[in-house]
Amino acid sequence: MLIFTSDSHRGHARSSEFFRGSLVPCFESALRTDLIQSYLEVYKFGEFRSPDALPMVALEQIHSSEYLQFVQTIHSRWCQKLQAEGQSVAPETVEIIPHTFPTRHLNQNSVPNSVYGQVGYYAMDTATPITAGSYEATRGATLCAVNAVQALAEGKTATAFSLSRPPGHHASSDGFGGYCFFNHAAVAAQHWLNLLRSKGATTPSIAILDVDFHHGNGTQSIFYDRNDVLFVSIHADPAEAYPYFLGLRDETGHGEGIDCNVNLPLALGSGWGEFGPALQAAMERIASFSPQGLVVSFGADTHEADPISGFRLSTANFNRMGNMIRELNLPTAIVMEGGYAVNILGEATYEFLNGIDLDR
Ligand code: Q9C
Ligand code: ZN
Repeated sequence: MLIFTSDSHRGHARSSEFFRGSLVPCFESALRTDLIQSYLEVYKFGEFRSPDALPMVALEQIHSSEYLQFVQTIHSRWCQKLQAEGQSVAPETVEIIPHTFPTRHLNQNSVPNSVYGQVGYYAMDTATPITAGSYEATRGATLCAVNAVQALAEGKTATAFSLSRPPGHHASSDGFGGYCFFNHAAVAAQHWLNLLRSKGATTPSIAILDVDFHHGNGTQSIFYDRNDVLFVSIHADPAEAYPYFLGLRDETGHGEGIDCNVNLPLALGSGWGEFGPALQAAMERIASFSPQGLVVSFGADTHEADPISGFRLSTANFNRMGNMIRELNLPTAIVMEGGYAVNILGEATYEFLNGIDLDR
């Protein structure tokens, strides 16, 4: 297995987020990928690579140009605004948290000029602070996912892992939240379709399997009306868990994308007894779609030890999960999403990767 990592993630260094109404230390930290990398290195798992600077046309196909511009420039524009208001500002210490949102009965149809307004316009929550290095970090994570797909398409490996942060599956075409800015899994799937088309395929297709505890609302919304990407997600019932406002079973796609969106929500407290059959159903749906490749949005936050989630998977269950996906026998790009239990993160990820590895 080839594993792509980029050091740019270190610039995305936030101190605190709002969690259930209180300001708490960020769960999504650089420690997460450090712990996974050292665990994999100790067990000599996989071959680590730095990503090549591949063209990222797919990034511009997935996200709107105004949103890409926003993510790239917001931190410096926010700091300039504070300075203009007379505050002395050290940009490295400034963390942007939105505070006013265009909810029902407010104007959602135009982007405000104010930087404060813009942050609320593009945000979905108050858990996703932006720091000076957030843009470079999220871009580096997308580049790792694109490199994973490129290596698969070139036949260099059958399984590739993008060990990156921040995660991506809550990011929509023009929205950030849930610790996510760019949707790496979506860009990876789009890059794969582009490569297949450039080699002459007329109707290529890719499946995305999302096994993070939280529903991948961004990925769902990006592909909701398309039939070249099948999105299948197992997650906590949004009636009880973040992101609350998407991820129900009856969301099955729209227009050409009808029946290409499959949500398998599970109750809080679910363990392998519930997760295993849902994964089996997901495998059958993906197999019948017959895609040329598989992108897995992998979150380790389904583990029983996770501090912000509510499933009860054991470390051994992660190996079974990987093994079941491996049975599809599809070239597979694994993209890191959530997982916040730092004491088991390395081991659970290792067990999953060892289970899914087609190169072993
Ligand atoms: N009361 C990912 O795992 N905050 N994102 C939840 C619950 C946001 C998780 C607050 C959780 C986002 C990629
Ligand atoms: Zn998650």
